[in-house]
Amino acid sequence: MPTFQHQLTLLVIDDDVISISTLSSMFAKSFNIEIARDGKSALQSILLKDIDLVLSAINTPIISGQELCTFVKNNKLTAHIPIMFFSDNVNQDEEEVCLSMGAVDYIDKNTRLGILFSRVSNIMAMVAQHKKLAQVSCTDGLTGLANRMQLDTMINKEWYSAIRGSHGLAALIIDIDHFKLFNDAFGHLEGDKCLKIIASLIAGSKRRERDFAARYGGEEFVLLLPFTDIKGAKSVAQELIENVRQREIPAASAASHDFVSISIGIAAVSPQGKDNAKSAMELINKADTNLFRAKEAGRNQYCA
Ligand code: GH3
Ligand code: MG
Ligand code: MG
Ligand code: MG
Repeated sequence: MPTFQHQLTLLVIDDDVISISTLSSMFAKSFNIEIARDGKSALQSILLKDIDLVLSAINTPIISGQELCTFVKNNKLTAHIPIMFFSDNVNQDEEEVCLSMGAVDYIDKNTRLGILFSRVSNIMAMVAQHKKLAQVSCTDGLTGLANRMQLDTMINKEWYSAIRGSHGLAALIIDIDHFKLFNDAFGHLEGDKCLKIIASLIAGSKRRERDFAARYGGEEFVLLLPFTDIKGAKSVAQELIENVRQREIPAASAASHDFVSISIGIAAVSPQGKDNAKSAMELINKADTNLFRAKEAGRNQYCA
């Protein structure tokens, strides 16, 4: 029997109380179980909760299993969720329709429980693998922060959200000062350790749940702060600059500072702003220009 690293959630949908209690007690040993007695409350669970696999009867009240399947498969946010059907009147016409709608499986409701259990477990094993790959593909291997790919998606999303929802969005580009000298003096392994420490300080500077930190490239990071104006961004930047200095990571002797420092470029869009960035890319470019100014002005500081 496969074992799972993540706790996965199975949604069981049936109006038959006995069947639902049999299924949920069997699966509860391996998965989180959500239960719905009709298609409408099932849909609510799917939209609001993190459902990994749906196991549904065909004839569910209010919204039928097949209607539910059509909705789930046509919605960008839910299309990836696998749906398995069980039927108390198995026939190939129904099977063909269910599979062609995108269901992963169609089984006899009266099938032996052990077989049902294995079928569900095997699909869950694939879901777990898929989740793990998805996680790896958007994470930076060295620092554990979001990687560039996830940043690109997120910054566009947050820029649109800020423009549409008329709220602020600040972007900080953070760059380690004289990092080439650091590597030259102490070697790349020490350089990597330094990157990890700074990444953890950046992650620690998030104040809200939606604040987002990513590794932008080599020794550059981006912090996205939705609902934050320039003033708020400056305060986050100042605190981060001080936190990095206070870690007292010795700098290369050729560098102008005794301890490792960072420079930060800030840009923001605001509801009242007259010269708001016209795109996410323009926002990043503005922050990058300000980073260059911070470097020119002597490093270990921010510019906005
Ligand atoms: P500045 O203050 O102007 O930013 O100078 P700098 O030396 O930090 O800038 P530069 O862009 O010249 O050098 C960046 C260095 O970062 C060069 C590169 O070897 C190093 N670097 C990039 N990625 C990694 C990494 O993953 N590990 C280590 N150890 N070093 C890295
Ligand atoms: Mg029924
Ligand atoms: Mg750089
Ligand atoms: Mg640098």
